[in-house]
Amino acid sequence: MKLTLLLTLLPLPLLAADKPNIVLIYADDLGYGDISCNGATAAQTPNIDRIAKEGINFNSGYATSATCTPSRFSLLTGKYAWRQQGTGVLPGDAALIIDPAQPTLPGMLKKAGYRTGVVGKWHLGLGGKGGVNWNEKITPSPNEIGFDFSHIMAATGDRVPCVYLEDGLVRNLDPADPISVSYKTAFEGLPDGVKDRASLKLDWSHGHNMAVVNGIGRIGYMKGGTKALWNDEEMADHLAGQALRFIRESKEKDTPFFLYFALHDIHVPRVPNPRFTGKTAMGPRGDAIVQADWQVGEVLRLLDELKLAENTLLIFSSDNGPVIDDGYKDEAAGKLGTHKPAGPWSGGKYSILEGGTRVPFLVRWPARVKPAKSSSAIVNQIDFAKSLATLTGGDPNFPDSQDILPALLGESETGREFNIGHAGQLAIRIENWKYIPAGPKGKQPERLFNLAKDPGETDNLAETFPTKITALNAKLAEIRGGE
Ligand code: NG6
Ligand code: CA
Repeated sequence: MKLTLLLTLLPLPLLAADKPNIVLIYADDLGYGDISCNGATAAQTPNIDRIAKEGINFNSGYATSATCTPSRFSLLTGKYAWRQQGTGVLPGDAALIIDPAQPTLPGMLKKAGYRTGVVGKWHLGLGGKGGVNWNEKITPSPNEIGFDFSHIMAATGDRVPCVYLEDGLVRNLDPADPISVSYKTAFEGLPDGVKDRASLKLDWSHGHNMAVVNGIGRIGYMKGGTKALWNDEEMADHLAGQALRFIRESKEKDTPFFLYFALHDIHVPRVPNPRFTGKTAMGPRGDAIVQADWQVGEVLRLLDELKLAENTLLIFSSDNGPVIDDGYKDEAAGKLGTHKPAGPWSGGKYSILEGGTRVPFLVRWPARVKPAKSSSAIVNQIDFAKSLATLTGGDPNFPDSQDILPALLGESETGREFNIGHAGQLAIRIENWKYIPAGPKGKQPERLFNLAKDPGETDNLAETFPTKITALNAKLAEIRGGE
């Protein structure tokens, strides 16, 4: 009798049967203003909007950094990427930058009883420091840092090798046609983006002129693996298919699951499937937004079909802010019209201004989260680790990560007290004050903005409020120093 009473008093999520599934859909380079629930009209994103309608839309939701690798590192480790050397944008042949011995979000969830899977863009390196042999099982891979299943591209769509890997093995690799990769030297006799520029299907505007794969210039050179090469136009279908496969298989195994579905869209090269061509008037960048939304719709549809939606905590976000021309001539600038990819914020990918890291951030969990809410709580992707540990009874040993579960579930308007921005340099926000120290290399004076009055960060108040700067700087120094 007493035991029953005790059990009913325990918070429900700690009972294994009640553990929600967790699906994190992570878009690439998608800006705050690129989705119609955040004001876009030139691209319609009904599936992403549905998450907002059935859940919470955060207007102060942040990626930790303004580029891919450090944001993903922080997301998966709960540790600021800038605490570790070598966590900038990685080449496709980099070694894994997450130490298999360090705590990770998937590893924590796995120990808490979840089946864990990653599908899509990885970009955190593979293998050890000695270099990767693409023709054997690569280790360490996502499978050594907490994922039971991985089906990934090594780096990005614009970097070689242009192949998918499942659980550390290149898929469809013909042993008679082994893969070699180099980020330094071209392979003799193969086309490259400079000498064969005229024949490219998609021309480059900067970089992206090394190997030519599927008529598109890439960063880095590769040879071999012809049967294993991905098809850019079918990438969204392929990745969605693998995400759905993981959900189905988890349902069959009757285990709670964590899926990290890292879309390639809307990163360059933007070559959406022809069925999305012309869905917007913005060219491939706009059409890739619609394709990203379609992939979200596939996940939502399957969760409904398998009757998993009610007890699945679904998070949708992006790894950094938007970029228009990121190295290919894909008409993104010319066809942008009045569309504002970063919404009300200034800057975008690579920028320390809000547009660099303030991204789409939506949470839905029908069993627990009230629908159609918007929240101004400050929330950061680095906090998923500790917050989800609290939710699932996992080990919360993630010092930089904060437990903001009540804010994430819409039960509180209080998220984190401060937010750290990262784009080469650091910035700090507390309430509506944002401070960007001078730099980099003295090129910019120190800047102080009041985001409530000046979301576009145009009015530098540094000289008017020196005491604010002292306080913000002290907090920033404390966080930098602490671990
Ligand atoms: C840059 C690439 C850009 C993109 C970015 C990484 C050039 C000229 N630019 O170096 O196209 O790949 O790295 O993007 O090559 S991220 O979203 O993965 O961080
Ligand atoms: Ca990115």
